[in-house]
Amino acid sequence: MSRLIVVSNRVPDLGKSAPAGGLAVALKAALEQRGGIWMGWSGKSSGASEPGKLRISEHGRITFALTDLSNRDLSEYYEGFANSVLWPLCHYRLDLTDYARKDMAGYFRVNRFFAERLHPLIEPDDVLWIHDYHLIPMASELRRMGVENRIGFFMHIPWPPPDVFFTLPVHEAIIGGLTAYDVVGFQTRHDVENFALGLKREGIGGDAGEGWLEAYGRKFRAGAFPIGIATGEFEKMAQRSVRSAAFKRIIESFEGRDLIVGVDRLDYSKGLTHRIDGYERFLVANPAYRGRTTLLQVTPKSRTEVPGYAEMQREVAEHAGRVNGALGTLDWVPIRYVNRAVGQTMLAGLHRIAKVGLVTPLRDGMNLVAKEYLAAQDPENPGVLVLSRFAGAARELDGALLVNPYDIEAVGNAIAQALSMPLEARRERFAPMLERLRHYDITRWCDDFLAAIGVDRSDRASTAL
Ligand code: GDG
Repeated sequence: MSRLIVVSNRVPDLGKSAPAGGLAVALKAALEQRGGIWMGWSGKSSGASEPGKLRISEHGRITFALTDLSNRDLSEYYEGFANSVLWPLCHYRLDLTDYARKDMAGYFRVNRFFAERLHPLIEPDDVLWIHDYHLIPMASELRRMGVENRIGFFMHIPWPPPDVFFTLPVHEAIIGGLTAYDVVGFQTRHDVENFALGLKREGIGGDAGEGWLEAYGRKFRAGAFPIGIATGEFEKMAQRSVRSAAFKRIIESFEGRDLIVGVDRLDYSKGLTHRIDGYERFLVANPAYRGRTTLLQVTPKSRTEVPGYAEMQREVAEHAGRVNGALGTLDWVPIRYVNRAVGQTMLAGLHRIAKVGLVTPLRDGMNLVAKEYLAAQDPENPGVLVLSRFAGAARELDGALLVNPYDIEAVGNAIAQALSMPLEARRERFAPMLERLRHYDITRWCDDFLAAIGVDRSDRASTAL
């Protein structure tokens, strides 16, 4: 019976700190069912000029294979090419890409290193599932070593249109890297189309019909696999959360004001300054709401080692401070900006009582917060999701108020519309979205992707016995 091998840049610590539900838990469940290996970077520096040895540990049927990386690897592969070139490029931010040939070389070197370390662990029937933009060349490196196993790849972030992608000096090596997989999964059809068009414009392949692409004379599958959340668990967590004493204390501090909630890692893709401007526009255009609403923006720091993120942190804080200074009063602060992580249960409760979920990224592969906000709602009296049309989630969540996040006035108007929406309209919009989230949850996503690589559900179920 074939095993599953998952490779991701970071391997979550599935101990105490692991969040309930979510991708890590779903992948762990898939690995436990089949038995397998989870390989990736440990999150630590080796402190030497070379990466560390592979550290193997067994947890039930899962073998964890972790490695430290050298400071040079981290600078070139992680902070450099992955997070200062591919991340901005895939989020259509050509102005922020910082391309250097040495970082590109480092990116391929680390991918080769991962492939070399993984190679001896692979058995003939194993199925491999590689995750995200850090590891695009893994399959081509493994193929060069003679690996013929089935290998799937899932891209968590958007795939840009050809004219954006081709600004990357080494774009052919990257797009070519994806053609070595058997299945390439994206979040939306739009990303699949961008990718297929890129192959065609580059003159190396294109659409071969019925979910198949071909490139360099080889056929492979490509499709949209919109990632979900652990919907049922999140629903229950939100219900539990609002009953807790800790939660009640926090709620009292809002003094009965309508809550609008935003939850995002600190990242330029999330459109935080535009969002704050949109909220300001709402308050200016609707003075009756002044003193009666609070925007709670929870924004944990992220990627502090990547240049530009510290500056962004200052910029967002200044934006929030400016609005609070201009519109706040002695007894009302319009924006509560929390620049650190908040516990998952508390977040679920905050989503549940928020009348509006404000999710307005400038570009996002999917955006799980949009789904979490909905799962947390009370179906009898749900809040309203204001969602960027440029989040992958907008393709599924058509009951949300879809906005162009660059259009500050439109965001302000959508907040006003959401806060004044009658109960019946809110319920009508909400019910089909909740049904969809329950059906296409994270387990279903995992099953669908594995089925596309040729691992069917019954196969996994029987292994579990
Ligand atoms: C990438 C893609 C795609 C955030 N703040 C806190 C906290 N969070 C949790 C949220 C959510 C997760 O982090 C963020 O997920 P997103 O999907 O919003 O965004 P990325 O991190 O950019 O993820 C994205 C995703 O991959 C999956 O494929 O959807 O498009 O960019 O779960 O709840 N959790 C806690 N405290 C916080 O303060 N506990």
